[in-house]
This record gives sequence, C-alpha cells and structure tokens, in this order.
Amino acid sequence: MYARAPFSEFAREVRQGLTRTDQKTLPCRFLYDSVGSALFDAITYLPEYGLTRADIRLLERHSSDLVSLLPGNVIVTELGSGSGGKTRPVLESLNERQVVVYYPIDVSPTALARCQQELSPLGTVIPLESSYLDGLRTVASRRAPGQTLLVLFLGSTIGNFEAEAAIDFLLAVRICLQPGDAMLLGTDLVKPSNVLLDAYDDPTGVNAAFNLNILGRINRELEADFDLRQFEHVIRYHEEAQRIEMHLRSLSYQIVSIKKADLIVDLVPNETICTEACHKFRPEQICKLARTAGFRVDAQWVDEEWPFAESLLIAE
Ligand code: AVI
Repeated sequence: MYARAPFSEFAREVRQGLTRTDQKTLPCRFLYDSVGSALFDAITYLPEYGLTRADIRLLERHSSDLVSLLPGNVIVTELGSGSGGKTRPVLESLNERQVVVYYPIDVSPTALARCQQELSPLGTVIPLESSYLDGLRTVASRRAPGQTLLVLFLGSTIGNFEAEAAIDFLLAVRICLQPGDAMLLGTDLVKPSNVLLDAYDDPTGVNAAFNLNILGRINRELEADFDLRQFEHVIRYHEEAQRIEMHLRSLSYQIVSIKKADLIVDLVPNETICTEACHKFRPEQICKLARTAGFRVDAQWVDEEWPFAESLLIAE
C-alpha cells in the first residue's frame, strides 16, 4: 500500500472551500499566481478601476506631510510591497531628512527583486520573501532602540479581509509594534454602486479573466479539469455590507475532478463559487477599526476624484 502524499496548503484550502454546503468559496489570495498578478496589474490601468491611481495620487501629494508627522529615525516596511511602485514618494520624502532603510515584504521573489532594483538608489532595501506577519516580526526583531517603525499597507488590501479577520489582522500587526510606531493604511471608500460595478466588471473583460484564472490555476497546479468556458464572471454589490463580491457562475451541470485535492465537485446551473470580497469603508469606520485594534488616527487624506483614504494610524 502506498501512503497518499500530504495535500499542499493550496489543495487543502481548495478542498475546504469547494466542499462547503452553503456557498462554495475559494480564498482570494490564490488569485495571485504569475498569470493572476499580471492580470491584476492590468486591472490597475483600466479607466473604470480608479482605486490604484487614487492611492498613488494621495502618496504623491501627501508623503511629505506624512513624514513630517513622524518622529526622527524612521524605518519603513511594506506588507505586500509587490515591486514597490507606489512607495517611491514616501522614501523620497524620508530621504530628504535621514538615511532610508526599507524592508519590502512579499511572497513574490520576482516582485521583490524588481523592488530592490528600482528603490535602492533611495536607500538600503532589504527584501523579505515572507507572509505579511512573519515578515513584520522579522523587521520588528531587527529594529534598533529609538527607531520608529512605519508600516505601509496600501492598495485597500485590508478590504479583501472579512470584517473580523481585518480586526484580527490589525491586532496582530499592533502586537508587533511599540507605542508611537505608525501604520499608513490605504482603504477604498464607499461610492455609487454603478461605479463599483463597472470597476469590477469592466467591459474589456480583464476582471473576468483575473477571476477565471483561479480555476486555470487549479487546473495547472492541482491536475483539475475545470472547463473555464462553462463559468461566467459575476459581480454582486451588497449595499448594506458595503461589499463587492466576485463570483464564478456555473453555466451548466458539471462534475469536476481535482486530482491533487482528491476531490470531485458537482456544480448545478447558476450555482456560484465566491472568489473574493472587496469591502468599502466610510472614513469614520476606518477610525473605529483602528481604535479597536489599539491605534489612534493622526491624519486622514482623501482623494476627491476616486474616494479613497490614506489613514495614518499610530500605535497607542
Ligand atoms: C487587491 N485588491 C485591493 C483588489 C480590490 O479591488 O479589492 C482586488 C481586485 N479584485 C478584482 N479587481 C481587483
């Protein structure tokens, strides 16, 4: 008898999500393999998706205000830095007054290598290929006495956490910090539903490709036989929950085999798999969330063109 190889984390989570009896789900972090990351990058250029441009505008306009609100000798880390494209203005402003040390944290070695190449003219860049919290613990363990830590968490990634998970995550970040340390938190704000529906269901079909790719990834990595043409990208906006949900709707009766998860999945017509939730915030909700996790909010900058906020949280 041969023992079955243990499931990978990906296989385990796919199994868990697709055997749920209420609503089948797939964890959104698996949207980002190399194809998914390239498609997300394309989304950020879509005229309908203003989120990333607003984030960048705010950083370009307010980085010097941000730096002026922090005490001397700051070290910077970024959770999910990618290639660090948005971070330049923060490091440039800091560079005007001190030597810059920047720890980008990401799971993609390719993105980290690009980040180091692009940003090292501004200071010492020490890439950490790691999950957010493990990376943050490493940075916290390396800090020297008297240094203030600035944690960047941009792009409204916090909106992709469920409400309770967002609080737990901020609490876990807070535990790694000392009083007076700072976190710059980017959050997309509530806006009219038609604007949100266009942003997440663009006429070019890039969001649809990004969403469908998660099934392609399962086919590639877990030896599955999803027929991507039998699924449709669907977006739902829950006004009360202030949440966009991304689903894949089955267009027919389907039986799918996922070998490396040792799983057979049945889908009926119109049944959906939920692949992501994107929560939108009101400015005062960000302050409440921050307070619950042990921070106060010292500043909040809001983009007028595409409602988005950059909030400066200080650990109490
Ligand atoms: C990464 N995250 C902030 C994006 C968002 O808008 O919630 C992910 C995304 N999903 C579909 N389009 C973009």
